[in-house]
Amino acid sequence: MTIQRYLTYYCPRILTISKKYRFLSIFILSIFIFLFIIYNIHISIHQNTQQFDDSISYKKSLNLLHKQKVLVPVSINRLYDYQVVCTGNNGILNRTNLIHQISTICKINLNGSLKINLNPTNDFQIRSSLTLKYVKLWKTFNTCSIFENETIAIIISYRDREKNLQTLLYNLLPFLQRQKIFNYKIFIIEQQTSGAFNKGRLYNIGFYHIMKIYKPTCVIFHDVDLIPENDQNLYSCLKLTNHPLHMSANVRFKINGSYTTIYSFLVGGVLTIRPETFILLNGYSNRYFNWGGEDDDMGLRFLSKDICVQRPTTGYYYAGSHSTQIRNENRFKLLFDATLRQDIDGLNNIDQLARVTNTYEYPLVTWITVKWIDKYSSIS
Ligand code: NGS
Repeated sequence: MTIQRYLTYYCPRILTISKKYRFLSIFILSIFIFLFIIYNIHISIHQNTQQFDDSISYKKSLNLLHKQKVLVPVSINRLYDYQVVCTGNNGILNRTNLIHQISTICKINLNGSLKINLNPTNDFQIRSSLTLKYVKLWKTFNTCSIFENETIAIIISYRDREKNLQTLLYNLLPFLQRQKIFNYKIFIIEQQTSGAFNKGRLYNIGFYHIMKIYKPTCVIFHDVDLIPENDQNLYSCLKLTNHPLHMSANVRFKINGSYTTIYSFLVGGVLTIRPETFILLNGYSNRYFNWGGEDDDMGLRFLSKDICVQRPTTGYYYAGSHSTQIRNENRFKLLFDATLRQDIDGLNNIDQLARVTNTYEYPLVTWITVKWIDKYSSIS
């Protein structure tokens, strides 16, 4: 028999043992072999179940998070199914009464129409002292007591868009003057690091820095290429609840074209928010390089913290043209677990990723240059 032949070969002394003991030792040996096999099977099953358990606990935590309103979009189409605008009348912010009040008290005429000027004069060079002339023109005026208790920071993320910035400021300054908003500062946050652009990081580091040097009570995150076209679109947090205001829901890409709402979930473009709300959201994600997704990530952050946005009825903008940007191929992947990262990716880790290199005070704006300080940041 085979076992006996093996035993004779590998363990010849066993044959010298009496038949009874020989059987016993074979029996004990078999038990060892059996236990050894069982042990190995157990280990491999355990490893598999561990993986399985992990995915279960992952799913469990997702469910749990779901209960806490953290949402994980299954696909980009599902993402756009979510409702980020407050429901019912709460979604549309009609500030007619406020505008009326302001118009009466401040003696201004905000009639809703505004002709924008797409050709700034040659001497309108933002980083030159020549703009002092424009300070006199647009920043000295009779202020209105209604805005007295507000400090507004308009934060513009920037790199390589001189013409867009020039056009925006050429229109924005007289626009603010018209609204009698005076207690504001415009901050240009410029990415100095070459390679992929990261708007979320610029907004976060800008906000972080500005909170220390200016302490605004109202913050407006502003795309450099969007020009407001309705003077009743108030650049203020006055009478706002904690809901952020998505200001730029209606955009046109040609000066005589018609306005479109790109999609309902969009919160990018121009966003007015109270600093405490921005802190609660942990700011923007720092992980979106190049074009697209960081604003949708913000939309998900709103949902997960149970904050809905409002849209003013007067949010009309012209979108200036510029060279096309490189798309972020990774954006959908990032959006998938946006809300799971929310509390570890944003304002609370920006100091490990970015650094303010310089701050320049110009007559019309404060110019802040920023560099990335982490080693993976030059991915493009
Ligand atoms: C979406 C982008 C947003 C972007 C929006 C509008 O598709 O980041 O288009 O773009 N989302 C994703 O790619 C996931 S616009 O037409 O203004 O250039 O803001």
